[in-house]
Amino acid sequence: MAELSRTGISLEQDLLTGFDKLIARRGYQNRSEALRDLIREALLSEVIDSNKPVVGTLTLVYDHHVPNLSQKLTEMQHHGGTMVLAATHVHLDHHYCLEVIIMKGKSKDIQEMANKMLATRGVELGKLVLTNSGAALKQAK
Ligand code: NI
Repeated sequence: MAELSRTGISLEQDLLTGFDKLIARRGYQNRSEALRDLIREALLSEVIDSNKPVVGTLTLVYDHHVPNLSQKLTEMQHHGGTMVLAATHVHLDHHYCLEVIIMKGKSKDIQEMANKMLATRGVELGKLVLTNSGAALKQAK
């Protein structure tokens, strides 16, 4: 781990109370670790806004009884070519499927593909999470 620096911040009592409740719900042991994660997330969001390569995980929940939906989603992934690294499919129940698609590429390309899949009729829930390795944070400095 890199050398640590100490710093102090001033904030309203209400904001601090809300922050303490949030970090307790998320299971943090102390404010420092929670703040470090928030700062990392903020720094990474700047990397993600650019054209730099990122990794994206797209979670989809869909009803596989909707005609041609499974085929459409598979075709979109093939169309993405080498951007799609892996996909996992879980049959949740009689109707619903969960799919997690892991992608690597430019954030705008990943977002475009995710938006297309999320907007496909029959896809009921979903979320794209963009992330990257710690190396991207070092480059962003
Ligand atoms: Ni299924």
